[in-house]
Amino acid sequence: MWCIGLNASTSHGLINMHFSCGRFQLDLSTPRIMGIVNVTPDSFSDGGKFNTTDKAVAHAMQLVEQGADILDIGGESTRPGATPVPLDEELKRVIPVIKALAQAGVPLSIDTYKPEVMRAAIDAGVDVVNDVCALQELNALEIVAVSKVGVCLMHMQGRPQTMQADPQYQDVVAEVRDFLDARLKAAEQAGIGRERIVLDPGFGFGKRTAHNLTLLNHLSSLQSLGLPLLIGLSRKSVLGQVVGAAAGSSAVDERIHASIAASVISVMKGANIVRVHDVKPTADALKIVSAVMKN
Ligand code: 8Y7
Repeated sequence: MWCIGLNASTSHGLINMHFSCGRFQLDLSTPRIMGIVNVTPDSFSDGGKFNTTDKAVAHAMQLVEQGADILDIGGESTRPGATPVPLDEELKRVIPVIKALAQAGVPLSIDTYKPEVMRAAIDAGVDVVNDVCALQELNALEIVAVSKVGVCLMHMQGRPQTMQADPQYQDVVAEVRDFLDARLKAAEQAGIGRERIVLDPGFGFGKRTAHNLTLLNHLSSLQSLGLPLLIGLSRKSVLGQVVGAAAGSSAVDERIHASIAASVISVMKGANIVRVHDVKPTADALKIVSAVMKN
């Protein structure tokens, strides 16, 4: 059944909840936007570090102007089959950007699964660790625990290199929920308070189109974990699959409209934070959602 919960008491069961992250207490009584800041060298430039840092910082500032509430800074792509970036190269990409954005006025998030990058980013002043591996790498739990940063624990089946080869589930919603519950317990046991944790079903990470659509339709059942939900569907291939190549909208930069629909559905199904590339149109769309759901 296709149903969007319009009832504020069920879809916004987390009213008055805050996300405690580093220097900030993010109020989640309205949906928040995490803007994506990819720090990857421009293949047309001379590869100079200054140019790469500068472009990422300028883009990030633009996202804040457009309404981003958090900036998610990443130096290594976790897209299926992407080439891994060596540790020192990842550090060279992200640390200068974090330092340059210290006064941006919004929480800064580091998108990494590497404990060494987490530690350096925390030292550089980041407020959130966004880990697609849910702090499963050795020492990751401890590094976050001894800091004040918030953390996003995400579900993934397999590893980025091979996760889309043959994803299998008996019950995708139950399995994702159980995994997140287990990682939440591990994080709490390591000394990370619940107020510092958000959960994410990890759209596209070891999931077929049908798995992603089922998860989105049943997002509300992840609310039973009692923590804020972060959703990343922006420009993902599941959207291209649905919209279809025949319609000419399968290319990544042609998935904006589908991405807006995905953010709107996510928030109406209970998401508190959406991680997106296209901040301005998402901000407008979510203002409509908030205005409707307040009534
Ligand atoms: C997600 C993510 C990516 C997501 C969270 C892409 C780093 C792939 N996707 N982090 N990262 N959730 N928390 O297409 O869905 O943006 S990378």
